[in-house]
Amino acid sequence: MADKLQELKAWVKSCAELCQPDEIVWINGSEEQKKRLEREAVASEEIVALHPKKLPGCFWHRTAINDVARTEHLTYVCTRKKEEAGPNNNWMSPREAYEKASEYFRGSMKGRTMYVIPFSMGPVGSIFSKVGVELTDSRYVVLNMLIMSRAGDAVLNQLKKKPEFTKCLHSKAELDITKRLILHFPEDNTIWSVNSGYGGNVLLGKKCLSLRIASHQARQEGWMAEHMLIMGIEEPNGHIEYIAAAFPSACGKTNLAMLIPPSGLKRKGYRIWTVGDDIAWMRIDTDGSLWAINPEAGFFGVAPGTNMKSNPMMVKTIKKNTIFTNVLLKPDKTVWWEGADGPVPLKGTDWQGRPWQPGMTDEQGKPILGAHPNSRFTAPIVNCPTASFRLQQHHGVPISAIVFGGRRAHLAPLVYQSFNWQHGVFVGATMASERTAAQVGKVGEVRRDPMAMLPFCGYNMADYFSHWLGMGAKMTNPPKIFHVNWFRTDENGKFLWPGFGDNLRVLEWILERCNNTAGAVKTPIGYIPKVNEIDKRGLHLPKENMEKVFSISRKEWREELKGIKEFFREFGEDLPDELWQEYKALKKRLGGA
Ligand code: OXD
Ligand code: MN
Repeated sequence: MADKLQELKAWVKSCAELCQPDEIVWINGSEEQKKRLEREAVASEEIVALHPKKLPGCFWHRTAINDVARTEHLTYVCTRKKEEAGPNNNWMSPREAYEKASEYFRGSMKGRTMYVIPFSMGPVGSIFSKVGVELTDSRYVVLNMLIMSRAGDAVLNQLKKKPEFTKCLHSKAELDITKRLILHFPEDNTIWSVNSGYGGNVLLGKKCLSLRIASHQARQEGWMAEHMLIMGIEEPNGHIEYIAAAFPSACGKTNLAMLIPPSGLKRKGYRIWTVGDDIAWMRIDTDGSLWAINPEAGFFGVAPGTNMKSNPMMVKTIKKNTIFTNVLLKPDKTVWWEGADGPVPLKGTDWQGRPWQPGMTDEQGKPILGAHPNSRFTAPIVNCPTASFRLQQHHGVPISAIVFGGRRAHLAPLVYQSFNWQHGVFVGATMASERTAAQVGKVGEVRRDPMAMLPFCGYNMADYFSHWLGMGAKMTNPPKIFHVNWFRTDENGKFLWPGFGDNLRVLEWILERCNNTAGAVKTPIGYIPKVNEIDKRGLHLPKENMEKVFSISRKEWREELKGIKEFFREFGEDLPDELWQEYKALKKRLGGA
């Protein structure tokens, strides 16, 4: 019988010839192999074992100082035609990209082991799922992939049934930022990443496969790969409705996915179920509705700011079997970050490996942080007390509502509903956030991030918008589309809405709209709740805050139209006409000059 893994083995061999590792180890997914790798990684000082009782099965890792975040300017989509990649991606021709990166990969694994990680994004064998195989010279990557995906022999068996997989090659090489490249070849179902050790660049199942490559496949195969959390809201009668929500980075997606009902709503007996915090793969089922899975098996979340108030469920999730990257290591072998619970430690080892004490400042007098602002934890979803019991189900969950959100100090009300799918696509396509003081650049500057996919859409975004429009047309029971803004401020810059658990009050209205049990007021931008339709019991918010958080300024919206027009123009002729129609309709509804 022909070897069903022939293609895989031939590819592993050719990559080994290029990278020249000393040995090749296949990851089988066993506990025993994982433990061995952990021991080896501790011995080689790639990771530090944390306190066995306080943080069992947990490790601390530091990346290189210049390798702490995704490097979008070194990330490319390599299609034969440049137009395929669109104005939203950096582009390089496949030939140039392979040639250039081959030089960096050549001999890069000498003296190291090449690990072969067969992994499945989504439950092994589900019709939603995609298989990848990552080759890497980093044990840290292996240990992270074992948390973030389903990896090992079960996936090889699946590959024997269906020999299709994304070829993912990674080498940390010299970790040289001047030779760093994150390359996507959607036409070859291939990803190459070299000279980085940071999660978003090297855990190739995540952003690279599950968003950039998958979005390309989804368009061809008629489904959707989105940068969305998925959560279930259970009523006391046991009925659960699911929503999928897209927010740009730093808008609290992870916190929302595991929200705790506020005390005022507790009497209603809601329970929240977390399906995913970052990525949703969605397909139309035979019932004409959209069904979703989270392709990941873990969370790769931002540590700073995670505490019992912002996200108590995550605090519980990261108590075991978690890898902490670039946080502060305390002398008792536990970890800390800015915005963690409890007192600030008196000393520790900072994310750069230096001795640290509170109050230290740099040459410019700026505080030296113990943890990098983008320090992370990698934790299994099964650790999460609110993890959905449907996570392992091959069929996923039915989506009632799609929610888009941005960080807007002005303009966007707390919540509004689009008039229909096409208008909803316009709302998603014009999503934006205002720059905060925490980011480099001009405060208040509006940054467009359609569907929160700008850095992750693996093809021309104009075609992506067409794909969204086409998906809506194929559904008999499409989800309703909403926009939320938890970040509206008053004239003094103070938040008008408390956020966190209280956001459930908004989700409640959203679900009532989906079930036709709540009224709404029609405004030029969409439907907003009628007065008193947001349950305010236990909220104690000044009346004027509620008015302000729902106010819609025609003047500001007319200004917004200018930004939208400018943004749409970047896509030239490719932009679907439907979006210009929506633009004109909004302009007309807003009236005035
Ligand atoms: C992430 C991101 O890490 O969106 O999830 O940057
Ligand atoms: Mn993300």
